[in-house]
Amino acid sequence: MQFVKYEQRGFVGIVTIDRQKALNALNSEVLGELEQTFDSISLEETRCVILTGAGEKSFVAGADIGEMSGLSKAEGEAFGKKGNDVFRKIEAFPIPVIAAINGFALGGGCELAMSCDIRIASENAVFAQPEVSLGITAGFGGTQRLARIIGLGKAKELLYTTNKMKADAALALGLVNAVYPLESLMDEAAKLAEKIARNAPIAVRATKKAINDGMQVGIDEAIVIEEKLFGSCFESEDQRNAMAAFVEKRKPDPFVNR
Ligand code: DAK
Repeated sequence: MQFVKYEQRGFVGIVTIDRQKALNALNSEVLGELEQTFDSISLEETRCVILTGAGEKSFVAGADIGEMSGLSKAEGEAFGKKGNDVFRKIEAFPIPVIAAINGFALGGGCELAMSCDIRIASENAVFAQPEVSLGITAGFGGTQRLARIIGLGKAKELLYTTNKMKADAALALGLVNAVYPLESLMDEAAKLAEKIARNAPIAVRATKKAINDGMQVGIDEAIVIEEKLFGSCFESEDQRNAMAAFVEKRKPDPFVNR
């Protein structure tokens, strides 16, 4: 692949968007490679994914403005669908995805981060949704996910004004979970991913699905979703072993994903 690199480190997969000459902006090729990369991740071998940008300046500086500049209405819609399909794939990916935001997260970059489960950022990260200053709406889920994460009022302010926000402000709003010096961002992301990967994979996957699916429906339906996913964890080797270990007052064996 030209623009998206993949590295497997134990149970953790690291996906890096590497198009540094355009600050990792998302053109059609990047979106296509991102989709292929996620499609090829083995769920047998991988329990958590980290998504980051190459270099020290930018996570993703948005959708590619050059590519978008001449699009027709139909092409614009098709481009939006391509991005939305990939972002939705990441959001619904069976295992957790951590965005390690190492600089600019603008427009489609902020939207990409929002499709991940957990966001952590470097101190130099900058967030914004600049789309209305370019004559378009946010098109990769920004009008939908930002309000769900930080609340309606602040999301509307950011989307209408295009104001830039530094990492500490993003932290205060809950857009990111933690902020670290740039040089330690990937180590912190790896620590978080490894901690998740040490837990029972079937249970982690069921938890992600329960939260994601439950957030889309009313509480009565959501509780039923949880019940079914809770039930689905029983009779697994990992559930049997972990509970037996507790009852027998011993340390559980490492989880085997069965
Ligand atoms: N697209 C294409 N190229 C970009 C880019 C982008 N988003 N961002 C940066 N680059 C390129 C620059 O053109 C420059 O290329 P060269 O001139 O060297 O060839 C190179 O990256 C380095 O950028 P700068 O020289 O500008 O670097 P600075 O440090 O001076 O400034 C900056 C960094 C991030 C502040 C600045 O580059 C900037 O403002 N970039 C644009 C950020 C932006 O507005 N991003 C949001 C894009 S809009 C939709 C689908 C999708 C979307 C919307 C609708 N539907 C179809 C409905 C999504 C929209 C967006 O994401």
